[in-house]
Amino acid sequence: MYTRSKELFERAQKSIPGGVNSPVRAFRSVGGTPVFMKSAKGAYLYDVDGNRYIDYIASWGPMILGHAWDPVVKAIQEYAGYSTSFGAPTELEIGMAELIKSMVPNVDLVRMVSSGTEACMSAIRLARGYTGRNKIIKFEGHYHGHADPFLVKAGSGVATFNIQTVPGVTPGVAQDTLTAAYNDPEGVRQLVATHPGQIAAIIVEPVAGNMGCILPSAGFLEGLRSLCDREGIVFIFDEVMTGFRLAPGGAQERLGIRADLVTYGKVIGGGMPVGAFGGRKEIMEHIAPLGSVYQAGTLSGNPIAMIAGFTMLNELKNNPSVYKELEAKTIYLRDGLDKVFRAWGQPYRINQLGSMISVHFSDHPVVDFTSASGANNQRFKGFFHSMLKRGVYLPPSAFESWFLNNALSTTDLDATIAAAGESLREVGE
Ligand code: HOZ
Repeated sequence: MYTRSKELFERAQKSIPGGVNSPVRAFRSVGGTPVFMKSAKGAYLYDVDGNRYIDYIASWGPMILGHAWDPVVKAIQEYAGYSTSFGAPTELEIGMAELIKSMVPNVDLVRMVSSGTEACMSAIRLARGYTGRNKIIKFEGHYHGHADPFLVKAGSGVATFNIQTVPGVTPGVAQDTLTAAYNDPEGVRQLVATHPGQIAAIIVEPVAGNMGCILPSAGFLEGLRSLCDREGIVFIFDEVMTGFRLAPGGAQERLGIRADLVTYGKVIGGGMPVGAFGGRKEIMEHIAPLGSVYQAGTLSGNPIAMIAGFTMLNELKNNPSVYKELEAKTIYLRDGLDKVFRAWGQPYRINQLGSMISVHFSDHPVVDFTSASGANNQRFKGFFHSMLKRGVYLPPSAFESWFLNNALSTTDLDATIAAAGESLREVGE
Protein backbone atom coordinates (compact mmCIF):
# COMPACT_ATOMS: atom_id res chain seq x y z
CA MET A 1 0.00 0.00 0.00
CA TYR A 2 2.92 2.35 0.73
CA THR A 3 5.66 0.72 -1.41
CA ARG A 4 6.74 3.84 -3.26
CA SER A 5 6.52 6.02 -0.12
CA LYS A 6 8.81 3.57 1.65
CA GLU A 7 11.32 3.69 -1.21
CA LEU A 8 11.25 7.47 -1.26
CA PHE A 9 11.63 7.68 2.51
CA GLU A 10 14.71 5.44 2.35
CA ARG A 11 16.15 7.62 -0.39
CA ALA A 12 15.22 10.89 1.34
CA GLN A 13 17.01 9.95 4.56
CA LYS A 14 20.29 9.78 2.67
CA SER A 15 20.22 13.45 1.78
CA ILE A 16 17.63 15.19 3.99
CA PRO A 17 17.84 15.12 7.83
CA GLY A 18 15.31 12.51 8.93
CA GLY A 19 14.08 12.36 5.34
CA VAL A 20 11.85 15.41 5.81
CA ASN A 21 12.06 19.18 5.69
CA SER A 22 9.85 19.75 8.73
CA PRO A 23 9.99 17.35 11.68
CA VAL A 24 6.32 16.61 12.40
CA ARG A 25 5.78 15.14 8.96
CA ALA A 26 8.39 12.43 9.66
CA PHE A 27 5.67 10.43 11.51
CA ARG A 28 8.11 9.76 14.34
CA SER A 29 5.58 10.16 17.10
CA VAL A 30 3.03 7.93 15.39
CA GLY A 31 5.55 5.53 13.88
CA GLY A 32 5.62 4.12 10.36
CA THR A 33 6.63 5.66 7.09
CA PRO A 34 5.57 9.16 6.11
CA VAL A 35 3.29 9.17 3.10
CA PHE A 36 4.83 11.00 0.17
CA MET A 37 2.29 13.08 -1.68
CA LYS A 38 2.04 13.53 -5.39
CA SER A 39 -0.96 15.75 -5.91
CA ALA A 40 -4.08 17.10 -4.31
CA LYS A 41 -7.38 18.44 -5.53
CA GLY A 42 -10.25 19.78 -3.48
CA ALA A 43 -10.57 17.76 -0.28
CA TYR A 44 -8.30 14.93 -1.39
CA LEU A 45 -4.61 14.15 -1.26
CA TYR A 46 -3.11 11.54 -3.58
CA ASP A 47 0.10 9.79 -2.62
CA VAL A 48 2.84 8.34 -4.80
CA ASP A 49 1.32 4.85 -4.47
CA GLY A 50 -2.00 6.02 -5.87
CA ASN A 51 -3.82 6.07 -2.51
CA ARG A 52 -6.42 8.77 -1.94
CA TYR A 53 -6.93 10.49 1.42
CA ILE A 54 -9.57 12.83 2.77
CA ASP A 55 -7.38 15.67 3.99
CA TYR A 56 -7.70 17.17 7.49
CA ILE A 57 -4.45 19.12 7.44
CA ALA A 58 -5.13 21.52 4.56
CA SER A 59 -1.38 22.22 4.41
CA TRP A 60 -1.63 23.11 8.12
CA GLY A 61 -4.38 25.60 7.50
CA PRO A 62 -4.25 27.60 4.31
CA MET A 63 -6.23 25.40 1.92
CA ILE A 64 -9.51 26.80 3.20
CA LEU A 65 -11.16 26.37 -0.19
CA GLY A 66 -9.52 23.03 -0.89
CA HIS A 67 -6.38 22.10 -2.78
CA ALA A 68 -5.50 23.39 -6.23
CA TRP A 69 -8.48 25.73 -6.26
CA ASP A 70 -8.77 26.68 -9.94
CA PRO A 71 -8.63 30.51 -9.66
CA VAL A 72 -5.46 30.31 -7.53
CA VAL A 73 -3.83 27.84 -9.93
CA LYS A 74 -4.71 30.03 -12.93
CA ALA A 75 -3.44 33.19 -11.23
CA ILE A 76 -0.12 31.55 -10.40
CA GLN A 77 0.24 30.29 -13.96
CA GLU A 78 -0.49 33.70 -15.42
CA TYR A 79 1.75 35.70 -13.10
CA ALA A 80 4.70 33.28 -13.25
CA GLY A 81 5.11 34.44 -16.83
CA TYR A 82 5.83 37.99 -15.65
CA SER A 83 8.73 36.75 -13.46
CA THR A 84 8.75 34.83 -10.22
CA SER A 85 10.63 37.50 -8.23
CA PHE A 86 11.69 41.11 -8.70
CA GLY A 87 13.27 42.18 -5.42
CA ALA A 88 11.50 45.48 -6.11
CA PRO A 89 8.04 46.79 -5.18
CA THR A 90 4.97 45.74 -7.13
CA GLU A 91 1.37 46.87 -7.29
CA LEU A 92 0.35 43.39 -6.15
CA GLU A 93 1.80 44.06 -2.69
CA ILE A 94 -0.33 47.17 -2.29
CA GLY A 95 -3.46 45.29 -3.33
CA MET A 96 -2.64 42.57 -0.83
CA ALA A 97 -2.00 45.01 2.03
CA GLU A 98 -5.23 46.89 1.22
CA LEU A 99 -7.18 43.64 1.10
CA ILE A 100 -5.80 42.47 4.46
CA LYS A 101 -6.59 45.85 6.02
CA SER A 102 -10.12 45.71 4.65
CA MET A 103 -10.71 42.30 6.24
CA VAL A 104 -8.81 42.45 9.52
CA PRO A 105 -9.59 44.79 12.41
CA ASN A 106 -6.92 47.00 14.01
CA VAL A 107 -4.39 46.78 11.19
CA ASP A 108 -3.22 50.14 9.82
CA LEU A 109 0.04 48.95 8.30
CA VAL A 110 1.12 45.47 7.25
CA ARG A 111 4.55 44.14 6.27
CA MET A 112 4.94 40.99 4.15
CA VAL A 113 7.49 38.34 5.04
CA SER A 114 8.01 34.79 3.83
CA SER A 115 6.79 32.60 6.70
CA GLY A 116 4.93 32.60 10.00
CA THR A 117 8.24 32.14 11.80
CA GLU A 118 9.53 35.37 10.28
CA ALA A 119 6.30 37.17 11.06
CA CYS A 120 6.41 36.25 14.77
CA MET A 121 10.14 36.84 15.06
CA SER A 122 9.76 40.30 13.53
CA ALA A 123 6.70 41.13 15.63
CA ILE A 124 8.53 40.57 18.91
CA ARG A 125 11.56 42.52 17.71
CA LEU A 126 9.18 45.34 16.88
CA ALA A 127 7.47 45.08 20.27
CA ARG A 128 10.87 45.22 21.97
CA GLY A 129 12.01 48.15 19.86
CA TYR A 130 8.75 49.98 20.49
CA THR A 131 8.64 49.46 24.25
CA GLY A 132 12.38 49.47 24.97
CA ARG A 133 11.84 46.29 27.04
CA ASN A 134 13.43 42.88 26.55
CA LYS A 135 11.21 40.16 27.91
CA ILE A 136 8.25 38.45 26.31
CA ILE A 137 5.59 36.14 27.68
CA LYS A 138 4.49 33.13 25.67
CA PHE A 139 2.30 30.19 26.61
CA GLU A 140 3.32 26.60 27.22
CA GLY A 141 2.49 24.45 24.21
CA HIS A 142 2.09 27.44 21.89
CA TYR A 143 4.23 27.49 18.81
CA HIS A 144 5.23 30.67 17.02
CA GLY A 145 7.70 29.23 14.55
CA HIS A 146 11.24 28.19 15.18
CA ALA A 147 13.00 31.49 15.97
CA ASP A 148 15.12 31.10 19.12
CA PRO A 149 12.93 33.02 21.60
CA PHE A 150 9.91 30.83 20.85
CA LEU A 151 11.53 27.45 21.36
CA VAL A 152 10.92 27.54 25.08
CA LYS A 153 8.15 25.15 26.19
CA ALA A 154 6.91 25.15 22.61
CA GLY A 155 4.11 23.11 21.07
CA SER A 156 3.92 21.45 17.65
CA GLY A 157 7.04 19.42 16.81
CA VAL A 158 8.87 20.46 19.98
CA ALA A 159 6.05 18.95 22.04
CA THR A 160 5.57 16.04 19.65
CA PHE A 161 9.20 15.00 20.12
CA ASN A 162 9.16 15.95 23.81
CA ILE A 163 12.19 18.21 23.46
CA GLN A 164 12.64 19.93 26.82
CA THR A 165 15.48 22.26 25.92
CA VAL A 166 16.42 23.03 22.35
CA PRO A 167 20.21 22.92 21.95
CA GLY A 168 21.43 26.02 20.15
CA VAL A 169 19.05 28.38 21.92
CA THR A 170 21.39 30.33 24.16
CA PRO A 171 20.54 30.85 27.85
CA GLY A 172 20.73 34.58 27.14
CA VAL A 173 17.87 34.33 24.67
CA ALA A 174 15.87 31.81 26.70
CA GLN A 175 15.95 33.94 29.84
CA ASP A 176 14.02 36.68 28.08
CA THR A 177 11.16 34.31 27.29
CA LEU A 178 8.82 33.83 30.23
CA THR A 179 6.16 31.16 30.00
CA ALA A 180 2.73 30.79 31.51
CA ALA A 181 0.01 28.19 31.22
CA TYR A 182 -2.66 28.93 28.61
CA ASN A 183 -5.98 29.81 30.22
CA ASP A 184 -4.28 30.78 33.49
CA PRO A 185 -4.71 34.57 33.81
CA GLU A 186 -3.39 34.58 37.38
CA GLY A 187 -0.10 32.99 36.26
CA VAL A 188 0.36 35.75 33.69
CA ARG A 189 -0.48 38.47 36.20
CA GLN A 190 2.14 37.09 38.56
CA LEU A 191 4.80 37.01 35.83
CA VAL A 192 4.07 40.62 34.98
CA ALA A 193 4.09 41.60 38.66
CA THR A 194 7.48 39.97 39.26
CA HIS A 195 9.00 41.67 36.20
CA PRO A 196 7.67 45.22 36.46
CA GLY A 197 8.24 47.36 33.40
CA GLN A 198 10.21 44.58 31.69
CA ILE A 199 7.63 42.82 29.50
CA ALA A 200 7.61 44.00 25.90
CA ALA A 201 4.97 41.64 24.58
CA ILE A 202 2.55 38.87 25.33
CA ILE A 203 2.22 36.59 22.31
CA VAL A 204 -0.62 34.10 22.15
CA GLU A 205 -2.32 31.73 19.75
CA PRO A 206 -5.83 33.06 20.48
CA VAL A 207 -7.20 29.59 19.75
CA ALA A 208 -4.33 27.20 20.32
CA GLY A 209 -3.58 24.80 17.49
CA ASN A 210 -0.14 23.45 18.28
CA MET A 211 -1.13 21.18 21.17
CA GLY A 212 -4.25 19.97 19.44
CA CYS A 213 -7.05 22.48 19.25
CA ILE A 214 -7.62 24.23 22.59
CA LEU A 215 -10.08 27.04 23.11
CA PRO A 216 -9.52 30.12 25.25
CA SER A 217 -11.58 29.98 28.42
CA ALA A 218 -14.17 32.70 29.06
CA GLY A 219 -12.49 36.00 29.90
CA PHE A 220 -8.91 34.77 29.43
CA LEU A 221 -8.01 36.81 26.35
CA GLU A 222 -10.05 39.77 27.62
CA GLY A 223 -8.00 39.64 30.83
CA LEU A 224 -4.75 39.63 28.88
CA ARG A 225 -5.97 42.58 26.84
CA SER A 226 -6.67 44.64 29.96
CA LEU A 227 -3.36 43.62 31.53
CA CYS A 228 -1.49 44.73 28.40
CA ASP A 229 -3.35 48.04 28.37
CA ARG A 230 -2.56 48.64 32.01
CA GLU A 231 1.12 47.72 31.77
CA GLY A 232 1.97 49.12 28.33
CA ILE A 233 2.62 45.63 26.95
CA VAL A 234 2.19 44.91 23.24
CA PHE A 235 -0.48 42.22 22.81
CA ILE A 236 0.36 39.98 19.84
CA PHE A 237 -2.10 37.55 18.28
CA ASP A 238 -0.34 34.78 16.38
CA GLU A 239 -2.99 34.16 13.75
CA VAL A 240 -0.90 31.82 11.63
CA MET A 241 -3.63 29.20 12.14
CA THR A 242 -6.69 31.26 13.02
CA GLY A 243 -6.22 34.15 10.57
CA PHE A 244 -8.82 34.21 7.76
CA ARG A 245 -9.94 30.80 9.03
CA LEU A 246 -12.13 31.55 12.04
CA ALA A 247 -13.61 34.60 10.30
CA PRO A 248 -12.52 37.02 7.55
CA GLY A 249 -10.94 39.04 10.37
CA GLY A 250 -9.55 35.94 12.10
CA ALA A 251 -9.68 35.40 15.86
CA GLN A 252 -9.81 39.15 16.50
CA GLU A 253 -13.15 39.29 14.74
CA ARG A 254 -14.44 35.90 15.86
CA LEU A 255 -13.65 36.45 19.54
CA GLY A 256 -14.10 40.22 19.57
CA ILE A 257 -10.68 40.99 21.07
CA ARG A 258 -8.31 43.67 19.84
CA ALA A 259 -4.65 42.82 19.32
CA ASP A 260 -1.87 45.41 18.94
CA LEU A 261 0.02 43.29 16.44
CA VAL A 262 -1.15 40.29 14.42
CA THR A 263 0.98 37.70 12.66
CA TYR A 264 0.03 35.54 9.69
CA GLY A 265 1.69 32.70 7.81
CA LYS A 266 0.88 30.47 4.86
CA VAL A 267 -2.81 31.29 4.93
CA ILE A 268 -2.25 34.64 3.24
CA GLY A 269 -0.49 32.96 0.31
CA GLY A 270 -3.10 30.33 -0.44
CA GLY A 271 -0.38 27.85 0.52
CA MET A 272 2.57 29.66 -1.04
CA PRO A 273 5.50 30.46 1.29
CA VAL A 274 4.47 33.76 2.82
CA GLY A 275 3.67 35.52 6.08
CA ALA A 276 2.89 38.99 7.34
CA PHE A 277 2.67 41.05 10.48
CA GLY A 278 0.66 44.15 10.98
CA GLY A 279 -1.00 46.36 13.50
CA ARG A 280 -1.49 49.86 14.76
CA LYS A 281 0.32 52.64 12.92
CA GLU A 282 1.87 53.96 16.10
CA ILE A 283 3.72 50.65 16.57
CA MET A 284 4.28 49.67 12.94
CA GLU A 285 5.92 53.04 12.20
CA HIS A 286 8.96 51.82 14.14
CA ILE A 287 9.77 49.31 11.37
CA ALA A 288 12.51 50.28 8.89
CA PRO A 289 12.59 52.34 6.73
CA LEU A 290 10.13 54.46 8.78
CA GLY A 291 11.87 53.60 12.04
CA SER A 292 15.00 51.77 12.99
CA VAL A 293 13.64 48.35 13.97
CA TYR A 294 15.26 46.53 11.06
CA GLN A 295 13.50 43.82 9.12
CA ALA A 296 13.93 42.88 5.45
CA GLY A 297 13.69 40.13 2.81
CA THR A 298 14.24 39.70 -0.92
CA LEU A 299 11.29 37.34 -1.22
CA SER A 300 9.02 39.48 0.97
CA GLY A 301 5.95 40.37 -1.07
CA ASN A 302 6.91 37.81 -3.70
CA PRO A 303 4.60 38.34 -6.69
CA ILE A 304 3.49 34.71 -7.01
CA ALA A 305 2.72 34.45 -3.30
CA MET A 306 0.87 37.79 -3.49
CA ILE A 307 -1.35 36.85 -6.41
CA ALA A 308 -2.12 33.42 -4.98
CA GLY A 309 -2.98 34.86 -1.58
CA PHE A 310 -4.91 37.79 -3.00
CA THR A 311 -7.03 35.49 -5.14
CA MET A 312 -7.96 33.28 -2.21
CA LEU A 313 -8.50 36.00 0.40
CA ASN A 314 -10.55 38.04 -2.06
CA GLU A 315 -12.89 35.08 -2.50
CA LEU A 316 -13.19 34.74 1.28
CA LYS A 317 -13.99 38.43 1.56
CA ASN A 318 -16.61 38.37 -1.19
CA ASN A 319 -18.11 35.06 -0.19
CA PRO A 320 -18.24 35.01 3.61
CA SER A 321 -20.83 32.21 3.50
CA VAL A 322 -17.76 29.96 3.24
CA TYR A 323 -17.29 30.45 6.99
CA LYS A 324 -20.83 29.34 7.79
CA GLU A 325 -20.47 26.32 5.53
CA LEU A 326 -17.12 25.36 7.00
CA GLU A 327 -18.35 25.67 10.54
CA ALA A 328 -21.48 23.65 9.77
CA LYS A 329 -19.27 20.92 8.30
CA THR A 330 -17.01 20.94 11.31
CA ILE A 331 -19.92 20.72 13.73
CA TYR A 332 -21.34 17.85 11.67
CA LEU A 333 -17.98 16.09 11.96
CA ARG A 334 -17.72 16.85 15.67
CA ASP A 335 -21.18 15.47 16.39
CA GLY A 336 -20.55 12.39 14.27
CA LEU A 337 -17.23 11.73 15.97
CA ASP A 338 -18.80 12.32 19.34
CA LYS A 339 -21.33 9.58 18.59
CA VAL A 340 -18.78 6.96 17.57
CA PHE A 341 -16.42 7.86 20.40
CA ARG A 342 -19.25 7.61 22.92
CA ALA A 343 -20.17 4.20 21.54
CA TRP A 344 -16.54 3.17 21.95
CA GLY A 345 -16.81 3.89 25.65
CA GLN A 346 -13.28 5.04 26.45
CA PRO A 347 -12.29 8.56 27.56
CA TYR A 348 -11.99 11.27 24.93
CA ARG A 349 -12.40 15.00 24.52
CA ILE A 350 -13.22 16.86 21.33
CA ASN A 351 -12.33 20.55 21.12
CA GLN A 352 -13.70 22.58 18.24
CA LEU A 353 -14.12 26.16 17.15
CA GLY A 354 -14.99 27.23 13.61
CA SER A 355 -13.15 24.87 11.28
CA MET A 356 -10.50 23.86 13.82
CA ILE A 357 -11.05 20.63 15.71
CA SER A 358 -9.10 17.85 17.40
CA VAL A 359 -9.60 14.78 19.53
CA HIS A 360 -7.66 14.11 22.70
CA PHE A 361 -7.74 10.65 24.23
CA SER A 362 -8.23 12.18 27.63
CA ASP A 363 -10.51 11.67 30.60
CA HIS A 364 -10.22 15.33 31.64
CA PRO A 365 -10.96 18.59 29.84
CA VAL A 366 -8.03 19.67 27.67
CA VAL A 367 -7.43 23.33 28.41
CA ASP A 368 -3.66 23.76 28.43
CA PHE A 369 -0.38 22.01 27.72
CA THR A 370 -0.41 19.97 30.93
CA SER A 371 -3.83 18.55 30.21
CA ALA A 372 -2.96 17.97 26.54
CA SER A 373 0.20 16.10 27.54
CA GLY A 374 -1.76 13.99 30.01
CA ALA A 375 -3.84 12.45 27.22
CA ASN A 376 -3.22 8.89 26.07
CA ASN A 377 -1.11 9.55 23.02
CA GLN A 378 -0.46 5.83 22.47
CA ARG A 379 -4.12 5.60 21.57
CA PHE A 380 -3.78 8.55 19.22
CA LYS A 381 -1.00 6.68 17.45
CA GLY A 382 -3.18 3.62 16.81
CA PHE A 383 -6.11 5.80 15.81
CA PHE A 384 -3.98 7.81 13.40
CA HIS A 385 -2.77 4.72 11.54
CA SER A 386 -6.19 3.10 11.43
CA MET A 387 -7.59 6.29 9.94
CA LEU A 388 -4.75 6.56 7.45
CA LYS A 389 -5.33 3.00 6.31
CA ARG A 390 -8.96 3.95 5.71
CA GLY A 391 -8.01 6.94 3.62
CA VAL A 392 -8.27 9.73 6.20
CA TYR A 393 -5.21 11.94 6.59
CA LEU A 394 -5.01 13.44 10.08
CA PRO A 395 -2.06 15.40 11.48
CA PRO A 396 0.58 12.85 12.49
CA SER A 397 0.69 14.17 16.05
CA ALA A 398 -1.78 14.65 18.88
CA PHE A 399 -0.20 18.08 19.36
CA GLU A 400 -1.69 19.57 16.21
CA SER A 401 -5.12 20.88 15.28
CA TRP A 402 -7.07 19.40 12.38
CA PHE A 403 -8.17 21.89 9.72
CA LEU A 404 -11.23 21.47 7.54
CA ASN A 405 -11.46 22.75 4.00
CA ASN A 406 -14.64 23.78 2.25
CA ALA A 407 -14.27 21.23 -0.52
CA LEU A 408 -15.22 18.49 1.97
CA SER A 409 -18.62 17.00 1.17
CA THR A 410 -21.12 15.38 3.50
CA THR A 411 -20.09 12.07 1.93
CA ASP A 412 -16.47 12.76 2.94
CA LEU A 413 -17.52 13.64 6.48
CA ASP A 414 -19.71 10.53 6.75
CA ALA A 415 -16.82 8.43 5.45
CA THR A 416 -14.54 10.00 8.07
CA ILE A 417 -17.00 9.32 10.88
CA ALA A 418 -17.45 5.72 9.73
CA ALA A 419 -13.66 5.31 9.51
CA ALA A 420 -13.35 6.68 13.05
CA GLY A 421 -15.88 4.15 14.34
CA GLU A 422 -13.98 1.27 12.71
CA SER A 423 -10.61 2.66 13.82
CA LEU A 424 -11.73 2.89 17.43
CA ARG A 425 -12.85 -0.73 17.36
CA GLU A 426 -9.43 -1.59 15.98
CA VAL A 427 -7.64 0.50 18.63
CA GLY A 428 -9.63 -1.40 21.26
CA GLU A 429 -9.76 -0.61 24.92
N1 HOZ B 1 4.76 23.01 12.56
C1 HOZ B 1 3.76 22.78 11.61
C2 HOZ B 1 2.43 22.56 12.23
N2 HOZ B 1 2.19 23.25 13.41
C3 HOZ B 1 4.08 21.61 10.74
C4 HOZ B 1 4.66 22.07 9.49
C5 HOZ B 1 4.97 20.96 8.50
O1 HOZ B 1 5.44 19.91 8.88
O2 HOZ B 1 4.75 21.18 7.33
